[in-house]
Amino acid sequence: MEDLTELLTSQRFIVVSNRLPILIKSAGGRPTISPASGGLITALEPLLKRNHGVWVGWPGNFDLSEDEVLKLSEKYHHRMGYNLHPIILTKEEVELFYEGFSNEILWPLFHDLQSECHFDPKFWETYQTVNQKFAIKSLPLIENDDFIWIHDYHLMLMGQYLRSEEISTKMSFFLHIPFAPLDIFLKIPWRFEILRGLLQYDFIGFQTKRDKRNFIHCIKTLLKDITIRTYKNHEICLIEGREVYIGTFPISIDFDEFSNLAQKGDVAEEARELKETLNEAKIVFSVDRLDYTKGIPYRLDGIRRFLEKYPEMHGEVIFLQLVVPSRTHISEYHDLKARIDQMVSEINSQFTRPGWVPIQYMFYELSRERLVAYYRAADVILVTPVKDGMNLVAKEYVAANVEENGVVILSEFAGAAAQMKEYSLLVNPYDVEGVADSIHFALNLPASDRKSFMQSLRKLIKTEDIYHWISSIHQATHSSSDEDIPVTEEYIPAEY
Ligand code: GDG
Repeated sequence: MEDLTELLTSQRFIVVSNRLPILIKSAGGRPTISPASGGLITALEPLLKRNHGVWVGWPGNFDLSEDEVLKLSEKYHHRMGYNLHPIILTKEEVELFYEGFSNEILWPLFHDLQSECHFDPKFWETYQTVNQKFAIKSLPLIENDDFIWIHDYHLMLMGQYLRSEEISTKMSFFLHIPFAPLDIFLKIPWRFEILRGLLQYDFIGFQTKRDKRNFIHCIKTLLKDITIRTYKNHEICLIEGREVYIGTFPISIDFDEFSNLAQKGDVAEEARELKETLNEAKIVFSVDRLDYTKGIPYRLDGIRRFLEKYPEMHGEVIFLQLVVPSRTHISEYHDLKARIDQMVSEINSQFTRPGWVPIQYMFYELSRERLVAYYRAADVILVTPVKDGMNLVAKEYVAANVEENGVVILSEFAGAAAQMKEYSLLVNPYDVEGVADSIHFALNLPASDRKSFMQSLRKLIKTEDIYHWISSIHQATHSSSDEDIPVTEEYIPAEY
């Protein structure tokens, strides 16, 4: 495996994502800029700083002029040591490209939820023009031996526009969300354009074998002018005389950061206080962005069934459900919020008794420290998306479980299941009975089993952390050998 320090001294990174890794506050008075947080940002910042790298993206703000944003970015450069390159988008562009095409077509469709899609041709038009804008505005930055790394479903066509400008720098793309199976992918009216656009990249990374398999199936079936060969763990697609490398690279977290944070005195103290406040009941914790892909209503059905089926557990366990507000402009997200509110209140009104409320539901964002305190206090993490590219919550919980006594209940359809399957309780999120029984099983698992599962999980996530992910991708894009890149087998449910 390539050493990260070698990476630091080699190439300049140009990272492109829909959003810049910053928060701009402009309400009342002088605008301020501060760094946003997240695993990818933490991992990439040192690389960007070391080689005067650039992060390209939309600053996420309409209140400021382009000039003001540029001034703020310059200040940020002095403070943070790497460049931001803001792409200014109009309100209409954000509505049609981001909320429309990205989040009302690609997001639901790639999570197999075609009924949530709105195939509006205006969305497609703007998706193309914004991808082109990203390409044209990035062009002057790019030098021959840069490492250009474009992220996620918002920018699947950017490579095509860069290539039409005849740049010779190799372009890498990583898809953070799942790739849809052929029958579902076919529903997109612009399916050929998307496949051909993606194949303009030199390197395409997916989270799991499942997603790579779906993509390969789509291109093999739909495009007649390509050939594909398998080389070790990846596929190479030959198109228009070029080779496109297609591989799988499960994203991860900064294990040490979460583990160290969980061991800090005040975090440990907050975890202890939380347990005390909840009368030392067992805690089953879930945390999700408000999103229909996270399977929250099905999970609540599973919790309801658990409470019906195992009355002896009443008073012994509390379900902490944290939902973080997200994409609130889209009507489906409002409806989902109303549904969750209603289900939580129905379940609580059915089972609450003096001194015990089964579901404690929070609809806001916690600080990173508090989130880690909750992870640390939780006896079980319940992660049940109906489909997820990876799911970092499951991995963060493992890193924060420094006492090695927690249990992971994980959806079969989360990308993380492929890596964590052997030491987690896997569930089908639609199987209400199965979810109820898994919660019961997890809460009654002997301490020795919990410890041995958790130790194995911690070893795995510590080894395959975010730095490992970055260097695997970097290595794969720079050599045709991936001998030492571990492959995670796909999770396929087995019949008992
Ligand atoms: C997409 C893909 C893929 C959550 N609540 C709080 C909070 N969080 C942080 C968690 C975690 C992140 O949000 C959620 O990450 P996920 O991976 O679970 O999900 P998505 O946001 O849907 O991410 C996903 C990921 O991209 C990476 O490729 O794994 O499949 O859908 O990091 O910690 N953070 C804080 N307070 C909260 O209340 N501070």
